[in-house]
Amino acid sequence: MQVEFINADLQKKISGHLFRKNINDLEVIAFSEINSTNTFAKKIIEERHVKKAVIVSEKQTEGRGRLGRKFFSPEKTGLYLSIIYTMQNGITNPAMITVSAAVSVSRAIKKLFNIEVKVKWINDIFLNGKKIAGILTEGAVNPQSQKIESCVIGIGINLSDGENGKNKFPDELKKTAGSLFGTEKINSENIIAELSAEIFVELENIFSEPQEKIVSEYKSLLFMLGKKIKVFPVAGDGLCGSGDFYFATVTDLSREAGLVVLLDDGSKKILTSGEVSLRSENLVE
Ligand code: BT5
Repeated sequence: MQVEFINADLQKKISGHLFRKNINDLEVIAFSEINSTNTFAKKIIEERHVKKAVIVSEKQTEGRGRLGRKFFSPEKTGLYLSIIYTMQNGITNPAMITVSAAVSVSRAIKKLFNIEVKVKWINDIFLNGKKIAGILTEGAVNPQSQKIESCVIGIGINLSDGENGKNKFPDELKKTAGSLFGTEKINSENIIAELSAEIFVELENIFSEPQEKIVSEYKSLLFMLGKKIKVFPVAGDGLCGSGDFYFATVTDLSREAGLVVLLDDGSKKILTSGEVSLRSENLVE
């Protein structure tokens, strides 16, 4: 049976932050525990056609990453947030939603805590060489317009390393995962409320900004330019079938937020998010 524990206090705090920023045209739902805020968001879009919402949980029992991967979501040390957003004119490039979310997260963290994070294309946020956050964007395409109108933007942020500085990451994540505040003692509920409201505000602002500006800000956060990467193609990639992986050097970001890479044979290729799985450990040098 699915367990959902509403956290009314957290809900009130998030609504308060949003209200002070003049935002009250959305649903705010907060849980102490849920399976996955993205799964819940998709459910309420289907059942009640919700168009705009902020859904937060202090813990997830089945937090999801991309391509069926898991997102480790222990209680009170992280922010697990899903934003339901409905675009007025739709959006044809889903990568732009993820890119906009990454820029919003970095702006919110900089504004509230004066911490500058970096981005690993396309959906990972890094601090001091470790992944501190991930983004999972899921969209619903309107078959008539062929555009994504409603989307669920899932954002998971590791806030601290756990009680008494004891790193609670499981063994397989210890080398690659980090957190925003490390071993610092934090009031996670207040941070969760303030940060989720700020991310929503930044995201709503960013959706009205020109794509060029967003892509250029995203590019300034990328730490991969000039680096060699190991690329694992997934379905749809032209090089699929030519081996399990290939090496390439990142040279640029395209106008559509694709990763421009130079292959060892001298040819250029633009990687798009649906085609390529790029894992943290695959940054070669
Ligand atoms: C992501 O996928 O990083 C997207 C994560 C999105 C999580 C949010 S939380 C709210 C909303 N509800 C959900 O159910 N999901 C969203 P991906 O790029 O596929 O990365 C997954 C990989 O990151 C895993 O295979 C691990 O290697 C690593 N990982 C898992 N949990 C982590 C964590 N807490 N911190 C850092 N790395 C993690």
